[in-house]
Amino acid sequence: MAKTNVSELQLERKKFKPVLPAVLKNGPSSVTPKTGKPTQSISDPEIVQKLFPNTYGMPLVNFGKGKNLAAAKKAVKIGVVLSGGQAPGGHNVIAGIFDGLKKANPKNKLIGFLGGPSGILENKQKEITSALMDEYRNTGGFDIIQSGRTKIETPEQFEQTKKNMLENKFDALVVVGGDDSNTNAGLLAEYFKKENMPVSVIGVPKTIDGDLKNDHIEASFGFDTATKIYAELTGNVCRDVNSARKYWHFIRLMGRSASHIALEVGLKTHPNIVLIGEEVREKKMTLSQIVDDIAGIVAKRAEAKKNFGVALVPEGLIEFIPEMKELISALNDALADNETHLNTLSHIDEKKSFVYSKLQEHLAALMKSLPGTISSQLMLDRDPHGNVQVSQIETEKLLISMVKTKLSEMKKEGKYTGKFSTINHFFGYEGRCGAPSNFDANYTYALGYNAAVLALNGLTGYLSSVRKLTKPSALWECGGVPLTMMMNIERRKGKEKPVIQKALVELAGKPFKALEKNRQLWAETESYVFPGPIQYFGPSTVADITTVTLKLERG
Ligand code: FBP
Repeated sequence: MAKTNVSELQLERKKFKPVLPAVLKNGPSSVTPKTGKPTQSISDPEIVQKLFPNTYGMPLVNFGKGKNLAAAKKAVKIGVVLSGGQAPGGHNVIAGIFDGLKKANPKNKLIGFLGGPSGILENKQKEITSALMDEYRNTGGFDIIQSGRTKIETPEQFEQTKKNMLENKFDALVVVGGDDSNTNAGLLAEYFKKENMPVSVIGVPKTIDGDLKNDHIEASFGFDTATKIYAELTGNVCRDVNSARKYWHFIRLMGRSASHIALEVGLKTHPNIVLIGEEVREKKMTLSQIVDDIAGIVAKRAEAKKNFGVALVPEGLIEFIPEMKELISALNDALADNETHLNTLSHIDEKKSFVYSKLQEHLAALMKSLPGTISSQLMLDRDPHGNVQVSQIETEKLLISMVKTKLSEMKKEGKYTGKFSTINHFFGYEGRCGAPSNFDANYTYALGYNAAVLALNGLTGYLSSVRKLTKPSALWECGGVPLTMMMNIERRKGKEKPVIQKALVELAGKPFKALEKNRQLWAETESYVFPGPIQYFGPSTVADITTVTLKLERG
């Protein structure tokens, strides 16, 4: 990278040295794995066990200090792939793996697969050298080797992966990904074992969505930085609103399914409305009930001459509204079952008419009642894992238009006299490649280093686990969680599949309770908080703080 292409902040940031957990500090040959009892999958144990006969039931692994010369004995070659959406800190995961490997044995090699899992299939590789690595330390993005969403799923793709791994003499593969990519890592680990291949597969928990977590994975990386960026932007909008006092801003926030991002940003900024998908599901709320609630708050504020406010809408909301979930799930099946025919139709209206004929009457009626742009967005291609692409569905605009209609009805009935001028936003891609916060820079480096130690010990089918995250990083605990332990059976692309269970917002959990306690006050007043930009330097109380969610859940 030529110096002219580097900002002053990047230059300073290069000097940041992540602090490793004490247990990893002296390198892989001073770390010993300790194993516990056999584990079970989170649900559907018989089915998961049948599908993973070679990797099911493995114990949890905890790392302790102790001589482990085996971890450094022979030189190894490890591949790394970045899979799925970008998340701040990916480069530091690679730096952690790289430094862990080189510390164990300078002859160890780290190879990056280019462009996500397709790089494994197409054998597109790049060696991570010391000089290359140094250019990317503590930077955002995944551009060192790029990412992609290809799913390795057909027997031919598994065969191709085996061939490329064996021909290129890989000893291990590290998959940096979310729940779907790590499900794929679990399937690969099982397949490699079944084929008697001497290749381990280790996962690293990545996703800004924050929904890859459980008792042993306290947070996925990138959530901290991304939510700090969204909270800065949201806080700025709150201040603008409070200054101009003339608009309602509807902000849709990323998070394909779970509402952790909206909840975290809400807790950081105190906007007037924070919708939580999981609550909508629990209360079985219809779209019109959600609209009535929002209109009620708008009207109440209007009575106090406050024709302004800020509402947060999680992008996954749409799938939590029971009627919409039913529609999306029926659509998923209809699109998967009729893919070939649909591909012969060129116009979206033709496709829609065909799909209406495949849906039950009430679902077709619901779809027809939605604005045309929204029903078209619901028809967009699913991702390779079968998920509807919620980042392309403009739920905030749907809500604005429905709230407008509701308010004009209320006006006719004399129940509303205000003015509803709106502005819509979507904060998503803006946060995924930000320079990692101090927390994420340390966490990702530890996750990568820890993944290298798991691989060097010949372990396979494990997710890198770094815990006690509310303590300083030197005190973090390290080890591995069996991927099969996090699995359950879900319907994907019209079929029952084993997948890592997503962690949704728990309505009994402390973060949601904190919102519940305060939201009436936030709805009626201007209790806005302005978190400002991420601080990389300065007092630890500002630069090293992590998320409100983590603090409430683990603090
Ligand atoms: P991952 O789960 O792969 O980390 O991706 C999450 C996410 O950022 C979602 O928040 C968003 O809905 C989606 O990716 C967008 O996907 P794409 O980058 O393919 O548009």
